[in-house]
Amino acid sequence: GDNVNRLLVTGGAGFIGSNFIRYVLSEDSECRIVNLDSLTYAGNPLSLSDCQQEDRYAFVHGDILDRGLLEQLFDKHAFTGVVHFAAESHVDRSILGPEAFIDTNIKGTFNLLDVACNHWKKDTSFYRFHHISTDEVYGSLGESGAFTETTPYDPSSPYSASKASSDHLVKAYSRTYGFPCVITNCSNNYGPYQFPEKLIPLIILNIMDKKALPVYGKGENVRDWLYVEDHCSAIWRVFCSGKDGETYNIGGGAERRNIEIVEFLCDLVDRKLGCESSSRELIEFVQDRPGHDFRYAIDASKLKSELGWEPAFTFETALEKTVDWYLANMAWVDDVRSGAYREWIDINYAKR
Ligand code: NAD
Ligand code: TDX
Repeated sequence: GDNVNRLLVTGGAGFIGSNFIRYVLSEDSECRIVNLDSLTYAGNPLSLSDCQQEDRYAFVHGDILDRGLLEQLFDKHAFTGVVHFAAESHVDRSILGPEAFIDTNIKGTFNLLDVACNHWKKDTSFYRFHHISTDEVYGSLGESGAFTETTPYDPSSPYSASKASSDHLVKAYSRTYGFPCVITNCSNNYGPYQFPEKLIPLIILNIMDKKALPVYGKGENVRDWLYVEDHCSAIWRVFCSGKDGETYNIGGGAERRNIEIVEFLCDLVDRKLGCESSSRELIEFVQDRPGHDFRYAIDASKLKSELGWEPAFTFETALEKTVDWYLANMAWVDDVRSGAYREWIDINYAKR
């Protein structure tokens, strides 16, 4: 519609943000998008190379910690909406070095909220601020149960604590100033353009390279997995049709133990590449992640019943699409696995 057509997307050179921009440009022919991204190790302009020519899309290389830049961008573009993805996103990195998580996830979100709120006070055509968050803010579940929107916050890692903090700031701006905001808390995503520090792409690429497949602890931890395109459709549904001040949980209803996923990927990639020996031999059980949440599960019934959203993909089919994408996009993989990536993998696994 008219009120949602000048979007600021932050962190759009990352995994979910790049998929979201591609999704919205094809879904809504009226929408114009400015992508603000500081291009950390996790940001890659190559992930949107196919959108570069589109005149409804512009990339700005900059940091959400730069308040002056944010004010300049709001003055110049008079954004009607913000979808805020920019974050430090990897739990293991937050354990080894939490400070960047405090800076970007807490202070950066505060800057963006505050500048957007000041803009909204002057310009009532501003429609909404959408904060992208995670199920990890709710902490860990036992063998049963699922997180709802009213589950108390109980984050375990510096990453999830920083995301919880940013969620609280968004809620405070909504309640205190009446600033129009929505929050979505989603489960684990997978799909094209995911940086290969995260479980699924790391395992796919290590199988291809015949490298060890590190499984933390006994591999029994459970995550709920959602294909990134389903996450994008849910975000867009909430952005366009959700209610201000509300939180919506997003989940795939696809709970799997880590070891099941690793074994499934071994067999799948072996089949695709016609391997003779089983890649399962590469599995190594390594020292567990400190504070490792045992299980996440999402109750997405609010989003389904109030906004009519349903995921379009099932886990095993979308996982196969993901494997096919990595096999077909080794140029992207080689690019992201440059010096910075190597260093991280060395530091992370030297510690285990
Ligand atoms: P990602 O790490 O792939 O991408 C993050 C992007 O943010 C990168 O392009 C990076 O350059 C940019 N960025 C980082 N700091 C910045 C700063 N200070 N200023 C501007 N840009 C900055 O992350 P992702 O997996 O795409 O996650 C995106 C969002 O979704 C995050 O907020 C994350 O907490 C949330 N989330 C992720 C998942 C998941 O499974 N990946 C699940 C639920 C929620
Ligand atoms: O090498 C590995 N071996 C392993 O066993 C890695 C990288 C992970 N794991 C385990 C840890 C988790 O139980 O696999 C599971 C998934 O790990 P990650 O891919 O690191 O994801 P997770 O920690 O669950 O967090 C992800 O989902 C929620 C995203 O990184 C977050 O940004 C999002 O908020």
